Amino acid sequence: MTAHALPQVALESTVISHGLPYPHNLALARDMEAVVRSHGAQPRTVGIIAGELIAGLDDSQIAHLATAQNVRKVSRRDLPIVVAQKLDGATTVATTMWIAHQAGIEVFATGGIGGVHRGHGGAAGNDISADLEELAQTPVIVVCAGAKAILDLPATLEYLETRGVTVAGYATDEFPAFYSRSSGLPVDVRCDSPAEVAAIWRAKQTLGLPGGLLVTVPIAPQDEIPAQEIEPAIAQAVAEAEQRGLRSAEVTPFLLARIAELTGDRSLRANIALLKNNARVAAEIATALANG
Ligand code: PSU
Ligand code: MN
Repeated sequence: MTAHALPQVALESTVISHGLPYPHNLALARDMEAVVRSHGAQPRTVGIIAGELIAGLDDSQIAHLATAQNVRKVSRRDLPIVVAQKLDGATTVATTMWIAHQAGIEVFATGGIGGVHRGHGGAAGNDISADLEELAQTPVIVVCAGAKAILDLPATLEYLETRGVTVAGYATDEFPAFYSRSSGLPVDVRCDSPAEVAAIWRAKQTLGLPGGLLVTVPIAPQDEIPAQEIEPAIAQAVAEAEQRGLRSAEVTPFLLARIAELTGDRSLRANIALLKNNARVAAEIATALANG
């Protein structure tokens, strides 16, 4: 019997500390773990406590990240700082991938990946999420609902192509736009089952290609917010972030919170629904890999 008797699924913690408000964040973190377990896999929520990188936070550690005020959002560049200074930290997609890989975990469920921000190269500066570079170099399957329409989705897909990241659509031909099922942008391949995802992953390993695989799952029809309904809130939030001169790591949390306010929490409900859905799909993919 190995240490990993069950298929393993990593979960991130920035969505807990910075992505959702309390108490929804704590409930969601526990619910995602429960969904993974109920689909026969072992959840491993990733985070940093007093400078220690942990792949498998316990419930009190998760509660701490959900409630403490001084938790740092940790991207790759921040890892040496939080370790040296023994700080608490929440991991983004980039750092969750890296820590999951060190721990031997191949599958990771999140909500949306970071990407190329709107206005890139213009007034908003050069904001490209470290998540994209991590996907290019760290071998983990990232299950998400696409990227939020707060981002420049065509530019995000172009960047992934440049860096050699395969983008699969899970039962869809289109790249999902987080709150909305469709973006009008094509994925590289459609997969209709966990086994199809597993086959692509194995082919990538056999070829010796570095980096991850992005599996994009559309939000369920009953949970989605149509693009034309969410777009005014996104446009307003993006404009306010620019007016405030927000930069770097503070941009994404501000946009998420502002859109939730502007939509009267409809975006919050959609976000929670898609996160749980992604946890289910990730558990099924991890199971297919373990059975292969
Ligand atoms: N997208 C969401 N919710 C989130 C995030 C992204 O819908 O909570 C978080 C993830 O942890 C992601 C990070 O890795 O934001 C990206 O931040 P940045 O754009 O600063 O790289
Ligand atoms: Mn950024």
